[in-house]
Amino acid sequence: MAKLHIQFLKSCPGRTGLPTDGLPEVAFIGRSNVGKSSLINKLNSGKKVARTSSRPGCTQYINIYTTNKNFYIADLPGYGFAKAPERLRRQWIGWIGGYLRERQPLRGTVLLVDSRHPCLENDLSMAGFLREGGKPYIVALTKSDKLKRNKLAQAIRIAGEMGPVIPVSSVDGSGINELCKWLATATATLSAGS
Ligand SMILES: Nc1nc2c(ncn2[C@@H]2O[C@H](COP(=O)(O)OP(=O)(O)O)[C@@H](O)[C@H]2O)c(=O)[nH]1
Ligand SMILES: [Mg+2]
Repeated sequence: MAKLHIQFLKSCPGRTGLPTDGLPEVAFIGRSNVGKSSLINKLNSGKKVARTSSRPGCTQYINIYTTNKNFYIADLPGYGFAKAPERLRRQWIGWIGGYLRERQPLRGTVLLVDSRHPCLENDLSMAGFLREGGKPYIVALTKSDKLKRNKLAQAIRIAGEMGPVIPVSSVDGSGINELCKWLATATATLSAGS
């Protein structure tokens, strides 16, 4: 499976700026620092498109990327930043929760979870939220290169509680083809009623 050609389109400060042409969309979500930007870069066949930042929790925008497969990638702001004030956290939940529930073109979500911490509380709640939403989602278990084989197997088993799992690594490229296939399938599915 060929990689994607991904291009940055725009940063949206709210849901109003999101694309309106109805092309399918896939959301990427996870805790800050989980490896989301690195994964988007790894999925791309060209140069880096997503900025990898060392300042967790700073991106309060939905970054939209186009792909050559006629779907958008929506890079959602990371969650779980310990220092964020309660007000910001509630705002995040309202905004992103609303996006995940109501965004019409959304066909599926990639929930990124660090393979070294496979069942943290807010990842579990996010998985529960996605399950209730009823749209397809996949747990991408990131940084799989950091674990020995038996530890990774254990992490995959534990993360299985959250949903179907694909272990991925932006360093050695494992799981990238599988994730590309999942994205293709999710975005090819006709939406209800069409
Ligand atoms: N070993 C390893 N490190 C990774 C991997 N993915 C990301 N990282 C590192 O984890 C940190 C956070 O990555 P980033 O992509 O910026 O995370 P984001 O905040 O979720 O966008 C960076 O220092 C990356 O180099 C991976 O697959 N393997
Ligand atoms: Mg990032």
